[in-house]
Amino acid sequence: MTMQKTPRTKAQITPRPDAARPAGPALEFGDAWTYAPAPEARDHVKLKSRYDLFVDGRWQPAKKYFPTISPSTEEKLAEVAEASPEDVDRAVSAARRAYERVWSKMKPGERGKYIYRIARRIQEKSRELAVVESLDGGKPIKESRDVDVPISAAHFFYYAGWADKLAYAFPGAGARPLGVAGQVIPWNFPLLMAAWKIAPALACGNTVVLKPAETTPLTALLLAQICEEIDLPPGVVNIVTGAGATGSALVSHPGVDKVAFTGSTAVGKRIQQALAGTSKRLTLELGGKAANIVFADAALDQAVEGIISGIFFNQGHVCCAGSRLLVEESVHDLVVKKLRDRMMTLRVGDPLDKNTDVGAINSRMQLDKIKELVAAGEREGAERFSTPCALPQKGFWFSPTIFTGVTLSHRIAREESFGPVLSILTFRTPEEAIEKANNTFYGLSAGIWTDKGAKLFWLASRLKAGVVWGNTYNKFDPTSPFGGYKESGFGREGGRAGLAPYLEIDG
Ligand code: TAP
Repeated sequence: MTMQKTPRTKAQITPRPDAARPAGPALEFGDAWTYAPAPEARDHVKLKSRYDLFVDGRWQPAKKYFPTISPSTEEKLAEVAEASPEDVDRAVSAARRAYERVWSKMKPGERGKYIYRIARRIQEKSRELAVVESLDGGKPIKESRDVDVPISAAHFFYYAGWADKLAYAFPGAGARPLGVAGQVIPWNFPLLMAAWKIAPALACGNTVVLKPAETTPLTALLLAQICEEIDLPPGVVNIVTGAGATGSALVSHPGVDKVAFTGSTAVGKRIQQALAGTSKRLTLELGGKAANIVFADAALDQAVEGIISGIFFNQGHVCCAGSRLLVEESVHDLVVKKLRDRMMTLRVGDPLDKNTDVGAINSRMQLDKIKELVAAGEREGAERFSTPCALPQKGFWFSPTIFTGVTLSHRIAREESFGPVLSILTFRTPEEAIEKANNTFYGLSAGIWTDKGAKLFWLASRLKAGVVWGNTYNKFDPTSPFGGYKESGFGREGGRAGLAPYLEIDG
């Protein structure tokens, strides 16, 4: 089969002639495949112009509405209700009624059937969900289609299976639901985070009030439609949209028994302070500054793919992104060269294009944060390389960027950029790698690349990170627990461990 080269669109990579090149033979413009635009169709997606609150199984109006836009075009997608404290109160009361009258009384096997139905409906609507996720959040369609949506369905399938087996999850101990769960989620994996939160809560017999992020409410609202379509009893799942004030009203509501929060460490700390002295249960999934450690004996091409997918796919909007590369000094130059070559082939642009690798930054505010941190990296003396691609005129964009010559004192080595920005540091011994990897307030995830299994396990047991990937990166599965140490939070989501935060366990 022959492939014809076609003219590039604005959204595709167009290196500038003055682009800084790595030393030695490097990829030149045109060396990489050029792809014709391949946009995913949008015509099967019927967004409403206005979304109310989903409370007590019905769509209820709010006093105020706010627009949700596409970060890749700044086009308004819909208006979304802003829940006031009174709306939150109504949602919590509905969840309480549903808990006491229906959900906690239902046979666990019946609860499981509802959760299976949600999972199957997500699969049936997967195209619509993927397109809306990419439209509202800016992530490439291949990410939302191949990662977010299928793993969301998998979470519901997995926890549906636990609903009538809780006695086996904690043998010899009684396990009872807690009541009403108040759940607040961020904008980077809107549907997946909703699935991570709702599926175990329902399986354990709790009811839910969930607040999605202000910039990405749409897939949570489609999930509310799914709850309606599968005839989930009213009040079992309630979705209240809004900004930080809505989240704050939810977590501090006295009728909430359990708070599950995923978001920034700063807001997590505030919530922990607000809940101190109450009997509410709390789990926090917060920020990260993961070390991706590459040894000289690793399969370097494979490692480079892992580094790229760990930081540039989904624009680095991943809490466990491998944003600090620790590379053994002897292969530093080679790894950096391979990395720069690979970066030259990344396609930045239209999130709905099936060939896009790097989509839009989620919001102007996030883009400003990334720019500020990158400017600090340059001021502090690190050497920057950004892929010389032409970025679309509208929307929020940032080129994949790496910094070399970084030390632990640099802000780019310590602070979460939550964008496509990689800081590269070196090490000489495994002990130095451990020391540098653990030298952070965070402890969410890490990666190790080596040919030696014993070294991998030796290192993994010494890294203070909730998840450690070996010769791979950013792999998720509903059966695996996920969560952090230190300022990355506490509590686990996923797997059997993900049931415990939603249960009162005797003994
Ligand atoms: P945040 O600003 O903390 O927002 C997270 C959620 O909390 C949003 O729904 C937000 O609403 C809401 N919120 C804001 N202020 C609140 C308050 N005072 N009380 C209650 N809720 C409040 O984080 P973000 O910028 O959306 O997300 C990025 C952060 O999340 C990063 O630090 C990332 O590492 C972390 N994250 C962690 C994980 C895990 S599993 N550890 C996963 C994904 C993301 P608004 O959106 O309307 O402000």
